[in-house]
Amino acid sequence: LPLFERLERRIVDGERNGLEDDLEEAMGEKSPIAIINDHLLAGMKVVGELFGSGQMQLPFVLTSAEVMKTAVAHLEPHMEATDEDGKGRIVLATVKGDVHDIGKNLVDIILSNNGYEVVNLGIKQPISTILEAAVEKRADVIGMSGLLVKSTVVMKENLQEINQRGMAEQFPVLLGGAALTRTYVENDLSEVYDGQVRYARDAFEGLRLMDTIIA
Ligand code: B1M
Repeated sequence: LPLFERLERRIVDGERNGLEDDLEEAMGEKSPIAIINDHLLAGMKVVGELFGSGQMQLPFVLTSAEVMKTAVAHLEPHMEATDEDGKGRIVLATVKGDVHDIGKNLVDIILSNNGYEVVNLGIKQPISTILEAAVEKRADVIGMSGLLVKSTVVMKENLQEINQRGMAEQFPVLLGGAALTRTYVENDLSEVYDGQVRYARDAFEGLRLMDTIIA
């Protein structure tokens, strides 16, 4: 297979052997971000489709996710970072009940490389922990990620909890993850929340939104 198809295939097949060599070769032709966006994420998309249609079993999805993470970790030190620093601080977490963290960690990388301080709390975080960290670290924004349909409900409950604690004006919220839609966030969730709540389709939209929220 040609190099870029091979990279996508590696994610689908969970094939790690020779991954680093292929990534090095790929960086001769494209930026690390383009490699992730154009090829590695395409592989994860196929994995999702195969899993969703019952053609791939969960352990193989996990292996694919691990290869994806290894690839991102290999590319990350080669990414361009701005000199800007201290643009603002975000507390970032995958919500309660949800283990998916590849997208959240990409958001962390993109924001960190572009002047934001990211406090990444990890996966399965209840809103109490997220809020504690946001207060303690004096976050400018709270970021929540979730990929399960039930996570969209958790996010709504979380927003209500922030309201109840009277902290909605203090904490604009950035949301992302495959199960969310723009209409759900911009119509339903902004109805619910007393502060600002924004939807990011991908990590780059997340960055643009951070720039507008903080400005
Ligand atoms: Co799971 N999983 N999974 N999974 N998994 C999905 C989400 C699913 C859609 C697959 C499918 O059925 N086709 C499905 C959800 C269905 C639903 O809810 N209706 C699903 C399921 C069912 C499950 C389990 C329940 C399976 C089971 O146990 N029977 C289980 C859940 C366990 C739990 O959470 N409690 C499970 C487990 C797993 C693995 C552990 C095997 C693995 C995760 C490994 C890991 O993350 N460390 C996994 C994977 C890999 C997937 C798919 C295949 C790929 C997800 C991914 O990493 N995509 C996924 C299929 C899919 O998403 N269509 C699937 C790449 C990633 C970069 O995209 O996270 O969307 P994403 O991030 C994007 C944007 O959304 C955005 O930026 C990123 C791109 O730049 N973004 C943000 C994300 N967060 C953001 C936050 C922001 C801003 C932007 O600001 C704060």
